Amino acid sequence: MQMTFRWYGDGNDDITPEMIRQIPGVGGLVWALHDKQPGEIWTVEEIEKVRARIEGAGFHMDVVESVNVHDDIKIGLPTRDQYIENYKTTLKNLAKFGVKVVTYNFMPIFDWTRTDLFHPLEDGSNALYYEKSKIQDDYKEMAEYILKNLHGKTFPGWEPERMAKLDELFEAYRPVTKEKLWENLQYFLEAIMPTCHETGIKMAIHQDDPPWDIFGIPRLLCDKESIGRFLHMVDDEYNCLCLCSGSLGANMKNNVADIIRTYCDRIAFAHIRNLRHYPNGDFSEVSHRDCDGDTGILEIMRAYHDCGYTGYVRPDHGRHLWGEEGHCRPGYGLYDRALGIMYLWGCWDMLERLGGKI
Ligand code: DNO
Ligand code: MN
Repeated sequence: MQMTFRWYGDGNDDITPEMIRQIPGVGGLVWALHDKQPGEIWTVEEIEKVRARIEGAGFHMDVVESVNVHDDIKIGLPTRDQYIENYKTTLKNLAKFGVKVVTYNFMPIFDWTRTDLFHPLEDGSNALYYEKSKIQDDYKEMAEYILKNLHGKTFPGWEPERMAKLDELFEAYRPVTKEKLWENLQYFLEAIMPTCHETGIKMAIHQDDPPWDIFGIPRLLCDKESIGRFLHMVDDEYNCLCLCSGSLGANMKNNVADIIRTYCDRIAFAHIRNLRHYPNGDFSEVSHRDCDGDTGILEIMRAYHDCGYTGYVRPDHGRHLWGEEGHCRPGYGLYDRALGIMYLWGCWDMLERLGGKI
C-alpha cells in the first residue's frame, strides 16, 4: 500500500507539508484546488503552483480528492454536457502532472453529514458524531451549524455559495429519483471514460456518508450490492472505488473486509477509519485502533494484505486531540491522523513479516 495524507493547501491548512514529512512512511499528499467551484476548469497554471509546493516538499501528487461534480450533472440538466466537457479538460490538465487517481462522490447536495463536529469522548478528545434523531427535516439548521463550525476554512461539498441556495437545490433535485440518479451517474461516467483511457487517470468514487437516504434525497453507494451494481454498470478498469471504511461502516450490516475482498481489483484508493455504534443508531468516529470501534480495522488490513493491495491509502478523519479542536478543520487535525498512520503501518508491517516479506 502507498500511504498518503490529505493536505488542503497553503493558507487553507494549518498543517504544512513539512510537518507531514515527519510522519513515517507518507509518500504523497492528497490534494485539490480548494478555491474552485464544482464545474470550473482547473488550469495548468493553477495546478503548477501546487505541484511546485508538493514536489518541492518531497511528495508525489498522484491522488486528487476531489474534483467535485456539478449539480447539473447529478440532476441531469441539459447544461450537464458543458460541465462534463469542463471535467474532461480538468482531467487532461491533471494528467500533464502525472495524476493517477481522481476521487469524487455522487451525493446530492451534501457531502458527509454529521450533527456534532466536536463530540466529547471519554478520553477527553472529541470527534465527529452522528445523532440519528437530529437528522429530520431541518436541513438548513444542520447546514448552518456545520458552516459555523468550519473555523472559516473551505470544506469541499459545503461551499457557502451552494449552501446559501439550499431551497433551490432541494427543488431542483425533487424530480431526481434514485433510478434517475443512477442513470445520471452512468451518463457522466460513460462520457468521461474515453478521457480516462487517454490520460491513464482512474476515477475513484467515494461511498455515500452516511450510507442511507437523508432529508428525502437519494443516496446510491451504500453497501456491497450497490457497489456491485455501480462497477457492473460501467464495467471499465478506469471506473474504480475510493473505498471508505468509515462511510460503509456507518451501516453495521456492512462487512467492510468482505466488500474489500470482493472488489479489490477495482479499488484505487482506500480511506481507513473506525467508528463506534450506539444502540439508538448514533455513531461516533474513534481512533483507528481496532478495539476502540466496530468497523473491524484488523480484518480490513488483513483483507487488503491478502489481496496484495498496492494502491493508495490514507487515514480518513481523526479525532481532535490536545486542544487542536480550537483551530483545526473538523476531522482533519494532525495528531490522530498521524497516530492512525502508525497503527495502519503497524498492522501492515506485521502482516508483511508474517508473510515472510520483511
Ligand atoms: C469522508 C471524506 C469525504 C470525501 C468526499 C470525496 O469520508 O472522505 O468527505 O472526501 O466525499 O468526494
Ligand atoms: Mn472517506
